[in-house]
Amino acid sequence: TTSFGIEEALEKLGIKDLNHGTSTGNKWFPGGEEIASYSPVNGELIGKVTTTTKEEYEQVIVSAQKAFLSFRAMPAPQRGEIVRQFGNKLRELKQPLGKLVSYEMGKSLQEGYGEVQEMIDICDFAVGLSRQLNGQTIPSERPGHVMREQWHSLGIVGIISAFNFPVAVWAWNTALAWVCGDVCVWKASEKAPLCSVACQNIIAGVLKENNLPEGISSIINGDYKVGEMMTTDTRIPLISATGSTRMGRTVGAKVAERFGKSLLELGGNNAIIITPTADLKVVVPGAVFGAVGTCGQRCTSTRRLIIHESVYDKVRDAIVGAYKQIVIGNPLDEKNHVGPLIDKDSVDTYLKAIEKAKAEGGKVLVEGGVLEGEGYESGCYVKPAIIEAENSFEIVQHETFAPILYLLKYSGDVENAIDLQNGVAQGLSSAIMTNEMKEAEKFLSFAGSDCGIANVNIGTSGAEIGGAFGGEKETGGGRESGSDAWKVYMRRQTNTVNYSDELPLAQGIKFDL
Ligand code: UN1
Repeated sequence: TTSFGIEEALEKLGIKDLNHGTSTGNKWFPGGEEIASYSPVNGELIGKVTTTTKEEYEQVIVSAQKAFLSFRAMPAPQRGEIVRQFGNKLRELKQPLGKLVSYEMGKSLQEGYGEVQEMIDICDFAVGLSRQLNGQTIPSERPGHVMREQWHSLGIVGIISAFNFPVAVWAWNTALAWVCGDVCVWKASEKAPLCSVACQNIIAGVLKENNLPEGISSIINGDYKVGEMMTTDTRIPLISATGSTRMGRTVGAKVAERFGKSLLELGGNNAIIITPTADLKVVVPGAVFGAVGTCGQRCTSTRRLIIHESVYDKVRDAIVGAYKQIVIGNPLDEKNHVGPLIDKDSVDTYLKAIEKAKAEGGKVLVEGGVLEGEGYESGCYVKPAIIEAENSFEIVQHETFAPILYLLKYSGDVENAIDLQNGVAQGLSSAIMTNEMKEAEKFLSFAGSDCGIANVNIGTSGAEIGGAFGGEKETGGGRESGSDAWKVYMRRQTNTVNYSDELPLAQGIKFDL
């Protein structure tokens, strides 16, 4: 690992052999049990973090509540200035942080840097937003009255993130939440806890330089029990959770029970429709990157290709051909396209999914399997697989977080392809490849894709931060990142002010005393 500069990166990020996993900023707590973080790249121990105890959790929340009272009073553009400085620190540390992401999570180095770039981008977006948290004025039906809408800071935002985007998801939430005047408590995935320590070190430095109090940015670590402390805590008005549909079902229900707000970013089952006029030069890289990028571990990864029968053979052959070029290996080595899965459990799930697809009648076009031998010692490297399948197969209906691509055939009109695309429980990302304007517009219409993201002539993954990100149905309905996603981090207040000497009632009601 030395040759890829990992030791140096860890040092720059302040990661040690044993790290405290609980912090309110510059203050770190000793914690309880330890979580070891092993790299899927080579199976080596990277470091450990301590988990958050119940007592420590309590201190974190009390400190966050206290910080909120002063932070919300700071003018929003000044909070934007803090986020601007944070973005600049990320620019300085893009190399080491991207490397840690790649080493702890297993995505390619390019994608690790890309993830840090997404953090920088959302910071820039949030800085601009800090001067645009605008409400509206609304004409009142009553004489001498005005109505307006204000957006006020919400309070503590609890963030639960997944291993696959171990730093960017936190930043999409925090950059917006901070300019909105909220304070954040983050529980990262137990599979990538060192990324959370690194991020906390970076923001803690910025907060200290600006003499800001403890509690604006906190991290906690541990398993679902630590997450549950947050989901059941009425002091946290918003929980933003990214992960599996199973996790979201529990989190959403727990938060709803106490009338909290939740922002859920759950599973996807994303498809690309490939029509007769699709341009293969666009289709092949779009589909292949979508299916094998991040080793199939993005919630936007392409799981299904829905191909028109008239071009089916040609498209299939081109994609199968492209799979032969894929180089699998150490993701820190930039010549490799695909790194490992996150851990051996995930390898197991991948193998079972392939077996299941076969048992249901799927025809394997590109064989999967676990790689062995030199460079693959961690046991987490697998071959991206392609399987001809039917949309109705149980396994095709299911999101498997691994590089398995299902090819489905459609005939007739694009409506038939749209039915297949929508015929799953998830609703995150979707795409159509076509040069027919009518097909593209149908796909984007109310009767088209039912997903939160619908693209034309680009794939399903790799969304920019400027748009609202999220999806419908079992994806959970939340939107984060760009557009007006900031509104979920604030509370809306409607004001009516009477500047007349009378008190007319609305709806013309008379109430004479
Ligand atoms: C995720 O997989 O959790 O569109 C999010 C993309 C990225 C975000 C993925 N910008 O692929």
